[in-house]
Amino acid sequence: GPLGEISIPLYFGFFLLSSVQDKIKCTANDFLKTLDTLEAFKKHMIDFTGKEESEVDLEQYFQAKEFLHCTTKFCNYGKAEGAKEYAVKKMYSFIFELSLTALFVTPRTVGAQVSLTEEQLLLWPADAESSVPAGASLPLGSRAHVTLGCAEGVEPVQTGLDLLEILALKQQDPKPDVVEEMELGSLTYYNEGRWMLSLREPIGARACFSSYYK
Ligand code: 2AM
Repeated sequence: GPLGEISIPLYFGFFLLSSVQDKIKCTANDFLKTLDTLEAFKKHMIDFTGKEESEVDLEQYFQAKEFLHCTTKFCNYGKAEGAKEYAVKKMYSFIFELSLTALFVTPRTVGAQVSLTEEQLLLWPADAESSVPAGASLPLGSRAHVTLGCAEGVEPVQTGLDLLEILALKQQDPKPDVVEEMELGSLTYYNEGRWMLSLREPIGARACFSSYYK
């Protein structure tokens, strides 16, 4: 009915509890600060600046996000494909423990990879990975992430695409050279400014499954 149509949100997702958000933002900022000082990163700084011998302050480079969350279904108020069919009633406002297993940085976005449990995957749309790069086939839930920041002019939708790209490269070369062992985990470089820090200890992040309207 008409009421059903107008009640479809911009998107559904797992919204990190505010205490958790503060913790993750700190971790991410520490990571960006450290990354900025690494010789290996400086060597590839041009990926971010576009010119030789200039510096980048990664914390300034990315605009931090409010309401950290892991989008499950982008509905665009019912205009996105499959928005109306996305059935969610059962777990609405339930609290879940998300597992953040990696941090990644590209010249466009910074985000955290989320490894969903079987139960959480029930909320994951079947077509979320339909835009994987050619030649790759990634399991359901591969795109799950929390956007931590975007460079100027970059839309948040880019974070998931950047993650899929990195995972596709990882699939082609499962044992790429680790650039640096950091306190939090192993840092790998995937060319063209793509960095991934696989966390030694996943970060547990409690999150409320809900929806967002502007
Ligand atoms: P994000 O999940 O990477 O952060 C509102 O724009 C939210 O919906 C953001 O969180 C954004 O990206 C996500 N989003 C926007 N467009 C999208 C799309 N086409 N597919 C999936 N998620 C999208």
